[in-house]
Amino acid sequence: MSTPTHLNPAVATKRQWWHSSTVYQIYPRSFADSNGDGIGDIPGIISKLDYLENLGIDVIWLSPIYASPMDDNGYDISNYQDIAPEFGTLDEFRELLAKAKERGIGIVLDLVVNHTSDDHDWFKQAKCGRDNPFRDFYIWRDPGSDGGPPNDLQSYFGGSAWEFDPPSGQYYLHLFSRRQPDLNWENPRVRRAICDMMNWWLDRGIAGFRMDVIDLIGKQPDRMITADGPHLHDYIQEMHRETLARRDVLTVGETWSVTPDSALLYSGRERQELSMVFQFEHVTQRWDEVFGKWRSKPFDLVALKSVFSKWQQALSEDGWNSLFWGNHDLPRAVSRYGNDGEFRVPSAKTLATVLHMMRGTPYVYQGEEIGMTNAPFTAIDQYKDIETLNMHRLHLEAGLSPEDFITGANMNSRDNARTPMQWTDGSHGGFTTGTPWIEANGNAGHINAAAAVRDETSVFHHYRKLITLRKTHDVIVYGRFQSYLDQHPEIFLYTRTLGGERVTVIASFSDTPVAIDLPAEVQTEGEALVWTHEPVSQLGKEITLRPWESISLLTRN
Ligand code: TEU
Ligand code: CA
Repeated sequence: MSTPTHLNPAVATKRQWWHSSTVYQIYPRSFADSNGDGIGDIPGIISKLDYLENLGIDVIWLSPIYASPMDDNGYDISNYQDIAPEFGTLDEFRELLAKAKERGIGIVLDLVVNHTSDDHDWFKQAKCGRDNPFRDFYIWRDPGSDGGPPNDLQSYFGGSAWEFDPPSGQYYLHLFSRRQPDLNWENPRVRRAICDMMNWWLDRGIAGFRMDVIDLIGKQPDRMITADGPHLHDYIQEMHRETLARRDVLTVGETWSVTPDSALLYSGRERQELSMVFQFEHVTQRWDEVFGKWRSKPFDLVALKSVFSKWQQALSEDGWNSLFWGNHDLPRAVSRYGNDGEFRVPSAKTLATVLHMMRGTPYVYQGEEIGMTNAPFTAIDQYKDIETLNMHRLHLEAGLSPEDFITGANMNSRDNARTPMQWTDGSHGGFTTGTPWIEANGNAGHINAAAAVRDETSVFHHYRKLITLRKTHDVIVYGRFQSYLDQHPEIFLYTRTLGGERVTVIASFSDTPVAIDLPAEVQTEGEALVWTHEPVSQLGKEITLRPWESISLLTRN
């Protein structure tokens, strides 16, 4: 009889429930519409809990559901303690929380506290004048010496980050849209109000928070500092003390600026900050130095592997990784990193395998588990995202051709991830009985959840298997990561080792067969764990992988 894995003496890291959990991200607007108004909603999510339970996920990360004028689809919050009417009511949220809990699923909310909506009461007050008690909740500055903005800080959505407020003669800061004024974290009353709000939700039994652009809250705009301000970690530690301490929740910070060193500040076990952060190096690595994601570089597996290896090594003793290919801001994984045509199914499975077999907590973005693909939009008016529409205007003004812009948007626009979840082969993929707020992808006829659940060989069942394996195999959760064939442009090969157990993962990222010589260390015999084409339990000196084939096997010694 083997030792029960929860007693495995080789596990050095203190166990946390979220180490072996898989998180599923829901973008409510595009998930499931219950009432035919074309907008996904909370009752829609409730109706899909059985599907999620079947998939086996432990946690739902809900993109914002709060009251909002929806300038940025809810990332512009006008009331943190209320639900947007198009999504539902607080009672319906309570019902979702309870019904998810019955299925062993926790709900993580999106904490968007770098900024509010300009419709938030705090901002409406702040705009009343320089001596309003809420003025200092936001960041106001006098005009620069030329009468223009105080400095050249740019908004992530394009244009100046400063907006003039004629009545008071001052500018306010907005690192995102002008309808998303930045909160002033230097003000202790702001920090107090945010902590109170967080406790209000935590007391209702949520499982944690995903923290939107949390690396920006320590900004010092006068010194042109946005990310990683000098008091950033003080603020997060204070937040931890005031809200998270003594609660067993999952927290994940969205940190585009994070490095392996600063990841240890956020997620180190003695730091009292966050469970983990999202790092984006595998994403930005393919962005152009000048035009960013609107002109991307060709796929480079060697570079991609080196990013993953670096992060696996960096957080192997302390800290914790989050693992993801996509989210609501990023293109569809299979379109971006795989082959969404002929090899859609094996490439979606292989991407899942290489990600889920690494050390860290995996995140699945809605639709990824059925291999949904990018939106094939051809005209700018099919796009709805504020970032895409702003950038379209600015880039065309700067001389980019409309065709080139659409090519870039097809590849990288945030709307690729926001087309409706494809449930059936019916109209609009079964997302709504009405007209969806954004067009559904035309391929729901063959890419949909109903078909995937029926077919044991589908991408869905592959994800299901990976999610289960993480719960039953400590080596997948805690094993040491070692990569091989680092310079191979088409093969991703690594092992995970814990005590006497080792998992070997071999994956092809090629559209044609690839023959390789295996390093002596991985020539072994074992139990096939998960595979794209057929189980392999023996590895000799040579192996030929079919297009996008991957295998993984478990060896015990
Ligand atoms: O995203 C942060 C962010 O920096 C993104 O705007 C990013 O630059 C872009 O999407 C890259 O494609 C977070 C949220 O995830 C995003 O949806 C919000 O729009 C943004 O913050 C503002 O809250
Ligand atoms: Ca609806």
